Amino acid sequence: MAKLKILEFPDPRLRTRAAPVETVDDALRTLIDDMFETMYEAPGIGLAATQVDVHRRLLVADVSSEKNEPYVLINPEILEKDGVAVSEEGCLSVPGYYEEVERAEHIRVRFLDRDGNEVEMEAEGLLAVCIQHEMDHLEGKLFVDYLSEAKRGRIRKRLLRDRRHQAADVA
Ligand code: GNR
Ligand code: NI
Repeated sequence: MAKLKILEFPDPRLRTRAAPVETVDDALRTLIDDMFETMYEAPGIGLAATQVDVHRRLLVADVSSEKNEPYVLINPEILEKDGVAVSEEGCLSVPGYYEEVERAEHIRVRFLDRDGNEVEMEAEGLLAVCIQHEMDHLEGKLFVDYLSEAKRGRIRKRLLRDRRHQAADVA
């Protein structure tokens, strides 16, 4: 197992649209295991392959408090969306910022699981929010894109400044 490096906003690689996964094989399952390790250690409730600079349509999630309900979604497609829910979102690629985002309350999604079997699943609550957030990553989209340009600009500026200071080892 290996912990992977997570790209951070405004890295342009986060804007890549991911291509479909062609084959679900052992190499992909190794990547999936590494993504879970990276997500659990962060810690986070979801991780899209885009965030670890792999531009394939793959995401992992676990919104349980016990961290024992892992989901793997390969080539996910939303079949149905219902209702509207606003919740506070954060992102491992936008560390330290939390803002309200509007999402569908209830979704029906189709995907391949880690064995390559087609699955259909319904989700609501935090899992539905998380899946929509991760599927946005696969389109090169971030939660800050739902905020005003002014707010996004401030977040971008602060993240760049913090990183410059970290690099220079300035407090
Ligand atoms: O860890 C995460 N928490 C979270 C909280 C509310 C809505 C979405 C998320 S996903 C995020 C991890 C992440 O950045 N996934 O892409
Ligand atoms: Ni994210």
